Amino acid sequence: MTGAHAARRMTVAQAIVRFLAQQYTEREGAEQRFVRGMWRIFGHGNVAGLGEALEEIPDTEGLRYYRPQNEQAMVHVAAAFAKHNNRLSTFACTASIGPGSTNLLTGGAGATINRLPVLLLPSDYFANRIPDPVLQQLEHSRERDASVNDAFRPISAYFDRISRPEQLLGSLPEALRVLTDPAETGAATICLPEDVQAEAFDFPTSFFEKRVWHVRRQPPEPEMVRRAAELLRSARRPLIVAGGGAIYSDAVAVLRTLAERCGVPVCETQAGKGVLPWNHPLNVGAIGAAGGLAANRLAREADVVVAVGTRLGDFATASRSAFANPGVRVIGINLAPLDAHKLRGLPVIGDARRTLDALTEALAGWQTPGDYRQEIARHKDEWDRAVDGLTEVRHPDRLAQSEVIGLVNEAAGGHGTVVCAAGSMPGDLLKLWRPEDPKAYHVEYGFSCMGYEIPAGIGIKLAEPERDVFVMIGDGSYLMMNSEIVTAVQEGLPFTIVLVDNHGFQSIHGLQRSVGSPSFGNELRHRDAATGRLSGDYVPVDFVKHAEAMGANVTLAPTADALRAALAQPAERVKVIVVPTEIERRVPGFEGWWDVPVAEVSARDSVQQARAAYEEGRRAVRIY
Ligand SMILES: Cc1ncc(C[n+]2csc(CCOP(=O)(O)OP(=O)(O)O)c2C)c(N)n1
Ligand SMILES: [Mg+2]
Repeated sequence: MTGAHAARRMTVAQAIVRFLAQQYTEREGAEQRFVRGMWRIFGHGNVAGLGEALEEIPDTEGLRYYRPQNEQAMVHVAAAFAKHNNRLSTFACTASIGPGSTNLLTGGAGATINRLPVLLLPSDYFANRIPDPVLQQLEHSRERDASVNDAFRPISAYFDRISRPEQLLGSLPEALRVLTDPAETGAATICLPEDVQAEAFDFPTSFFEKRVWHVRRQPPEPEMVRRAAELLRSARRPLIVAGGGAIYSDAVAVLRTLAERCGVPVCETQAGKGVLPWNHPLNVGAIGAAGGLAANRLAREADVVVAVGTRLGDFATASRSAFANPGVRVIGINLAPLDAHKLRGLPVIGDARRTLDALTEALAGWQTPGDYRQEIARHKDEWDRAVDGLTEVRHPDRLAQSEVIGLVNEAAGGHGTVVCAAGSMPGDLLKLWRPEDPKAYHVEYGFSCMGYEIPAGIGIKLAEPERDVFVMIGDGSYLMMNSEIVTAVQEGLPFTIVLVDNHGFQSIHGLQRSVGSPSFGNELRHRDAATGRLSGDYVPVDFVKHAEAMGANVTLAPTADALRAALAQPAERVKVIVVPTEIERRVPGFEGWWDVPVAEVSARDSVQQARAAYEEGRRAVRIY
């Protein structure tokens, strides 16, 4: 860059840091910095590149940095932060070449699947190829330019590899465009060869001027709104299914208005839970495989289903068995055409808030029949009482998981945020937790990634420090990824982690037996010398000592009283409460179904029976 353009000579890494620091998003006039900082673990791949840049550029002109313990975790932090901020801001994550970078993959896939923006900057092999193979470089005998980072292609919403400094001029703005586009967002990956990071270039100074990315609110086509309204006006038993998009687009108030004016019940997916307060008369709770009675019964007979901002994953649709009315029609309100067309929906492509606004107007004067509204109230009342029954403490000295959830919810109230991702708790929380605002429920269930929980607690605390955060984690997830407790201590982030210890992967253990198999390899048991199987005694793990060693404030709470007392203690730093639970007092299913194929041939009676039940269940699956 010469001639009339003012330029500044800096390295690729320095340019990235200075560029990212100037990116903002704007919606309804409210502006915020988009990239709030950079999470990084250094190695030879990035310490002299991005590491040097982050150190040299003061926070005021660059990015605050964070130092986690595991690269996967840092992506979870960024995704949870973005989710809590309705995708209007996020973090960047840099990792060294090789294993540091591949550790980002799992978190990145989770972000893309959940439609959450995260910027990934994995390091890569030398662009000049001279020292090949550099430490940690993959070599193929015939594909000279193959890299482990190619594994980012399918999991990324945007992918690039920078082999010359000037490529940044096009690549970074494109990455930002994708990240800030609500229909396209996910993980944006820019691979940075180790040598290129340190290379200098005369970057035009205009590249580093403040940029504000307007987050679009695409209006729907009026014709499609008209058709949707016409369909709804013909409905007698309509049902709204609210997903995460309804919350991200801030459509909560208009959704409520539409529901109230027209008398349409609203049910929730994992990402949509909290869109209406649990006790709103038209909130009929969660739908689907892990849903509750009210929503599942209303879904079965619904004639028009309005899917708002949802991916319609198998859990939400009960593996496509939820809507059993032969004439059911689906209206898909979504910015992403992929989602709007699902279940052969009438696609109303547009921002959820704008679309619901337009739809409310088009439905003026229309209401569901009075007997339907009475039925909704009856179902809701019955379901609320069922939840009361499940969370009420009946065995104070040997708590069931549902009772633990009830007690934690009591302490958290309607506005403390509960966090979870995998195991048996997401399904139980979906049914039992009672949020009173849309940010009080944060369960990652698009990827259901064990290990998301504790990093997510960090992300939410960074997004909203005043918010009380309750991370609920199983012993299995905890053993898989617990080390970010150290990061929470380092950053002085106080939140509560409730570790439910049931000796292993009990969700899968339950599923295993439901498909007819005997108990096999899910519980945490010693190897039995006689059988050679992992069927001996439980392997004892002292979670109290373990979490204490990382600097957490830890309590063992084997009873209801102990749990109440531990929850009541103010959290000055990260606090872990270890709760052993009664395994077999499980929360039952409520007329949901989940497609998990059972062996078609087996010598076992129990498998054959499970197969017969499976085939019966499959009969309810609808082909749209
Ligand atoms: C990273 C990852 N690996 C495997 C799974 C499959 N999986 C789902 S739940 C689960 C067990 C979780 O155990 P725990 O956290 O103790 O919860 P519990 O099932 O006992 O409620 C496993 C292995 C997953 N969701 N994520
Ligand atoms: Mg467990």
